[in-house]
Amino acid sequence: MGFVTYEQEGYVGIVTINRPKALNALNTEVLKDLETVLDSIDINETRAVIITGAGEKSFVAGADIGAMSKMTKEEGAAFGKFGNDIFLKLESLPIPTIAAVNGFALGGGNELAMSCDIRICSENAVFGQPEVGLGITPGFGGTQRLERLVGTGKAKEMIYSASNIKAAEAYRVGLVNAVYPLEELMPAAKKLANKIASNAPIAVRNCKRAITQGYMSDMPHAAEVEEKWFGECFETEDQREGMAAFLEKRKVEGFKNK
Ligand code: DAK
Repeated sequence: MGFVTYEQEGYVGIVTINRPKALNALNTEVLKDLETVLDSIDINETRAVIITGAGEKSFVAGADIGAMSKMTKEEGAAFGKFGNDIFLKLESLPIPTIAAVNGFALGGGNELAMSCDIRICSENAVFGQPEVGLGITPGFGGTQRLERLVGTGKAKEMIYSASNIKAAEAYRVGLVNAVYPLEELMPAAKKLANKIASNAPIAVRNCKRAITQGYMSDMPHAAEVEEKWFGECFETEDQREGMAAFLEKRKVEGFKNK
């Protein structure tokens, strides 16, 4: 893939948006490559995925402004749908995703990070939704996911004022879980991904399904969703082994994903 690379390190997949000359801005080609990579991930052999950007300056500096500048209304709507569909695919990928935000995460870049399950960032990271300064609205989920992560007031402030926030504030408002020096970001992302990968994969995936489907529903339905995915864990080899190991006071040697 030209604009998106994929590496597999054991059970961990690493997706890198690779268009550093344009600070990894998302045009149609980048989005197509991202979709192809997401579709090709072997979810039986991969237990966590890290998404990052090439270079030391930018995660993703947004959707490609040059490409968008002359779009018609129809083309703009189609571009928004194309991006939204891919970000929804990412959000509902059965395995956990970690955005390792290594610099600018603006517009579509912040929206890409927010489509991941967990965000960690480097000290030089900058987050924002600058769209209203360009005469458009956030179009890849920013008006929806930012509010869910940082609350209505902060999301509206950031979106209406097009004000960026730095890593420390992103941590303070809950947009990221942790901040690291740049050189420690990928090691920290891999450590977290491997910790996730060491747990029972079917249970981890069912947690993701329960959380993702639950927050899209009201509480009574969300409780039913939780019951369903809880029940689905039983009779798996990993559930039997995980509980047997506890009762026999020994460690699980490695979950089998069965
Ligand atoms: N698009 C295209 N090129 C970009 C880019 C972007 N978003 N961001 C940076 N680049 C390019 C620059 O044009 C420059 O290219 P050359 O001039 O070297 O050819 C190169 O990357 C390096 O950038 P700078 O020279 O500007 O680097 P600086 O360090 O000085 O500044 C910066 C870094 C991130 C502060 C600055 O580049 C910047 O402000 N970039 C734009 C950030 C931005 O506004 N991003 C949000 C884009 S809007 C929708 C669908 C999607 C969206 C909305 C609606 N629907 C259809 C409803 C999403 C919108 C967005 O994401």
